[in-house]
Amino acid sequence: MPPVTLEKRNGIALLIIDNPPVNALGHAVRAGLAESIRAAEADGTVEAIVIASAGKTFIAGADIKEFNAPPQPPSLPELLAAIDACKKPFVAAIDGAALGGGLEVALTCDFRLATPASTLGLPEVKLGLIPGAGGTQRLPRLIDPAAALSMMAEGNPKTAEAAARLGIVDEIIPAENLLDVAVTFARQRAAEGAKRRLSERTPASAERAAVEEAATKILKKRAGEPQVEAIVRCVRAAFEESFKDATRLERELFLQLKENERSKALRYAFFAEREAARKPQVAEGAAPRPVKQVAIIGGGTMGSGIAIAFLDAGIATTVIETDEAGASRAAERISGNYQSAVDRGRISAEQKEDRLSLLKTEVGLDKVGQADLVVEAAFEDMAVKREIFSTLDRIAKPRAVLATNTSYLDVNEIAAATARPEDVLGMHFFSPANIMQLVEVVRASATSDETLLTAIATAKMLQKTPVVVGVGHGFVGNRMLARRSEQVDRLLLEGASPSEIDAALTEFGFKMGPCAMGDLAGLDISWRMRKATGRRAPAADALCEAGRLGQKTGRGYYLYPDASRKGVPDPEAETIIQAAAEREGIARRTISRQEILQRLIYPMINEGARILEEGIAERPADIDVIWLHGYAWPRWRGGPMYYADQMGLATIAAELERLSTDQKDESLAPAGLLASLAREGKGFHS
Ligand code: 3H9
Repeated sequence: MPPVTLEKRNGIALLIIDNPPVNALGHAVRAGLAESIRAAEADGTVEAIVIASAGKTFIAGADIKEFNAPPQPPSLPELLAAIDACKKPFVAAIDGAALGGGLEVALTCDFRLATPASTLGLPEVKLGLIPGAGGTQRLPRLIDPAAALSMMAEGNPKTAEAAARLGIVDEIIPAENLLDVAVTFARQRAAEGAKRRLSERTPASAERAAVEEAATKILKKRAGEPQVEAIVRCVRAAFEESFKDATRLERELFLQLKENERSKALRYAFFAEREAARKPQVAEGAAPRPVKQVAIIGGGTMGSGIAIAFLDAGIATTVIETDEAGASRAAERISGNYQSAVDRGRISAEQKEDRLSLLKTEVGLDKVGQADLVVEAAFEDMAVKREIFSTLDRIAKPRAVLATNTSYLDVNEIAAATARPEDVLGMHFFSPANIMQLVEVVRASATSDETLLTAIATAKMLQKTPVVVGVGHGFVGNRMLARRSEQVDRLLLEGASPSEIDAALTEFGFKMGPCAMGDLAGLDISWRMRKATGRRAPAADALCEAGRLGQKTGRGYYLYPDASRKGVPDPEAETIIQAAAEREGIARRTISRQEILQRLIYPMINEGARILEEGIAERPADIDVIWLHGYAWPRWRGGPMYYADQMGLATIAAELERLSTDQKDESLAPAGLLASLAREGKGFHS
């Protein structure tokens, strides 16, 4: 089947794009469209041309995979120039997503019809790009230019209804009638001689001031994002230059940005997310079980957050506590959370009530009742968890999925407390669970395919990003994070200040550094864990022993004067750390920002390599997605394993060798996989 077919109906040429899965504008589609347009133009019996698509997407935009190779003609701008030069009117019949180049095709047409479920947008900014086929010029010539600027800078698609309100869509048409209506519509417009080429318009100069006002805000908020600056430049050019000159500028900037490392990393992240979302290896015919009722064991911060995620997805949820007081605290926590969402205007009071009507808070494990899925979010203690699972084994309904939200513990051992380990697995949510996207789905050795698929489908139903991982202390994310935390403590002892450590990571692109984050979460959490597992972090331990537990005690790594949330450097913390360094016999020195950064990140990458070797994560992309969605790794840096490839594994291996010798720590030496890839001159992804 050719990717573009031309059919004639009643004097109208109907061009149908059929390029699964999402009708991306790859080379074959561009060539097919160009050929069909030439044929329709040359055919004297054709009065107008309708562009439509097969499948559930109109056009997802340019084929992003092609961006890494030299473009093959016709380029999208060349194709759209051919539409612009054609004398016959064009109608875009949009059913599904019209994104990026897809919307640019529609904007080049004279008229746009869309079905109610369609979405329209220019999301290029999220890939570190700008609309590169006239979008920056046609949109501000069609709608309020300030609104066009915001739409391109944010990159979020609009619903058909919102797009119609903005003036992007001319009419909304029920899906079942779209093609018939489009053909009739095209005939009428042709008969009227109606054409609306946006390239022939100029944006209303009265709107210029509003554009400047919007531009100032956007540039301030999005400083350092070259694609956002480029969008602003192009919209300004729409007022100052001819369509031809402004589109030339747009093309130049697009081609420059396409080669930018930030855009490459953002494009990698897009595909890594899709790769991680792919169905894991399971037996043929294995399918998820339906999940309609859920029970959460434990209504603390984590359990309540998980409950909110389920309630938001419209799923009946019972939160189970050990006593009445705990149950009412959980109910208050959840309804308080919804109330603050109402106060901030995020949801309506009705939505709050709807969600809360799905919630029950109960006392006693026997209340799991007929739950299809039980998520245990109790205290992080093996004995507690085993006890809960052995009770669940007796009382949960047959074939209910039994998930533990443990962050570190051995899921095999938890599963062994039941006589149905095939139904047990880990669903490791991240705090706050109603907001953080990641769920590590921990496949234990006896977990059945059905159980695994049910957990994955459930996480997707919650609009979360599930990544399948294997059993091992801290799974993937926390296991890597532990290596970073070790270095934080060591760096503090060696002379780096908390602000220097945090600055190394915020300059790298993280929103928050590890010391500020530790203070926010409470330093006692990891202190307790270290004590339980016989580990030490001399600097952090000393701070905790001095009662400095973070923001909640007004002091931690930093001082928080007058209950402020912004920490300031504190000489007292420095003295405590210095004394700890002396006790450890560690000489203090000035440490460069670059050394700090490498020591925070390279040991984590090394641990990632071990995780791959051990099969705890299947692909490097899985690790990257875990860091993007669970630990706020800067998206424009791709993820730790992607970043490693950009740095070069040989460089990282050499640095790890040095660290391992300096710190007399064998575990810092390059992992086998990292060392062998480095020797072969390869990366994790090659
Ligand atoms: C652009 O247009 C530049 C122009 O301005 C200028 C050019 C000169 N290309 O997301 P899904 C694949 S930049 C190639 O799971 P959904 C995707 O990898 C582009 N492949 O489905 C996956 O493959 P696989 C601006 C693409 O239903 C499969 O399709 N456009 C593209 O959840 C299914 O994807 C965008 O940024 C693509 N453009 O969501 C839109 N898009 O099965 C990007 C998807 O092998 N796309 N694939 O894993 C999307 O936002 C979503 O894919 C969409 C469908 C909403 C369309």
